[in-house]
Amino acid sequence: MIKMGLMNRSRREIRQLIKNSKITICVVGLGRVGLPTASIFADAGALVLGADINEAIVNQVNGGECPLSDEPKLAKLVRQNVKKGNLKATTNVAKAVAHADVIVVCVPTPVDEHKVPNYSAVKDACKEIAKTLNKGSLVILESTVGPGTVESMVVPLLERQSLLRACRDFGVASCPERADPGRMVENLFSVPRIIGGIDSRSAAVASWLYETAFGVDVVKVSSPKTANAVKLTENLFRDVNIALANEFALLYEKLNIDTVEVIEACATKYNFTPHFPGAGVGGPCLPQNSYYLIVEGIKVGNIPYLVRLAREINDRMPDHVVTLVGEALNEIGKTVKSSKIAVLGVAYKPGVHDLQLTPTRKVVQKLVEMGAKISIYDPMFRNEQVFGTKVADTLEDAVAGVDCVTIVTAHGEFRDLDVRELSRLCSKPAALVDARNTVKPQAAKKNGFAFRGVGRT
Ligand code: SAJ
Repeated sequence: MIKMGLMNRSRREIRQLIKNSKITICVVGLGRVGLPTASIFADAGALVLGADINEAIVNQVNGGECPLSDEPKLAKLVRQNVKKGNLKATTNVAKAVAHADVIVVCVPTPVDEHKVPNYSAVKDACKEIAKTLNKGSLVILESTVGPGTVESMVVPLLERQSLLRACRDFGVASCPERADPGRMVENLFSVPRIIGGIDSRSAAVASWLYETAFGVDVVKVSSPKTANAVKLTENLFRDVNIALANEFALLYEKLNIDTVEVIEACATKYNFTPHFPGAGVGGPCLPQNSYYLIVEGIKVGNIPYLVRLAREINDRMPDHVVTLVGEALNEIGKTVKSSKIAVLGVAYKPGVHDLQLTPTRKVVQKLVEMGAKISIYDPMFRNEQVFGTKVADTLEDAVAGVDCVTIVTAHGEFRDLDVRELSRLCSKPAALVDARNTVKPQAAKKNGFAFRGVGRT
């Protein structure tokens, strides 16, 4: 804990305080964002107290272990900094905050079944933080929230219980996380950070912390509201463009035009950002972020219709995959009901051990409801129980004797698939449905498959 607080320190002093382990940072939430953030602050020299409600995670971290198996370089960062004594974990947020100069909040902000953002984890964190918040400290929110939530919810919660005044007694800033699951450490050291403070002091101190510890550029914007608008704008831009690619795919299939061929040709133009059709949009970010903005829009009577429609289009894609499976099986005189179907890929995207809102859940659910017998293979989930099925140990085990193979996640292993060998392993004849532009349609057909692909001919 820095005497006289952090907020009146200069850039140079803050750099020194971090390097000389004279600054204590509490990171609330040790998940995919919080644990890499805590580990990197510790690696830069800060004394970091991670706080998480999950005791198993706390114990793993205190034992120098990394709960995430799919984040390169993270395990080493955790192990080294726990050993060095710079990184500790606890389940007691208030206790951790009592010694902290900086509190970084990295808790999840999911939407509920009615697509209403659930900020309860942020609220609970703020209430705990306020119990022991010190004068002269800085609270940074990395969790994704709707624009204005920091100003209208977080600041009042911090002031109410602490009896301190924001700006006068403590600083608040938003620094929305912008890293790619599966590449968190790499991105945290390279992607510029967006920072908006409730006052210039909060923004300045937050910027110096991230510049020093992560070595990244910082883009300071005018407020936390603006910083959260930036985060949502970049993610919703992506979700809408994926929906547009999916909409092209649904039309071009009917027009017998190959959507991937079209998009790859478009990508030769300097101002075209390629997005590709697929089985749908999963993950903790894109499927939920739109609703933070829609809810704010409803409050002011301006609903972002395109954003909402994009969500509907993307959420319909798993149903389209099931339709393609039915068509491909019908082509060889079979039906979903009586078929054995191998589903390749359950992770929401390649290379991650993560099922959050994965489109595969709906694909499997619907195929089972239609009477199919399902086998599953995913290299990130070998031998694990997923969607009520034990994931096969090998791809070969999953596809042996099946009537249809459905690729739903574009793991690297599926990109190099030997369709000739695959055809030999399946029943004769068999269907192949590629929902992620993973195999070449001509190669599949040449090897005897009844082939369908999202947006493919
Ligand atoms: N997807 C498509 N078509 C595409 C691209 C993605 O269907 O052309 C699907 C993926 O299969 C996946 C979903 O969309 O199911 C999301 O894909 P993603 O690559 O956006 O992966 P995320 O959800 O891990 O995105 C995160 C986001 N980062 C943050 O929110 C901080 C996103 O903004 C980033 O663009 C992405 O990482 C990244 O690539 O960095």
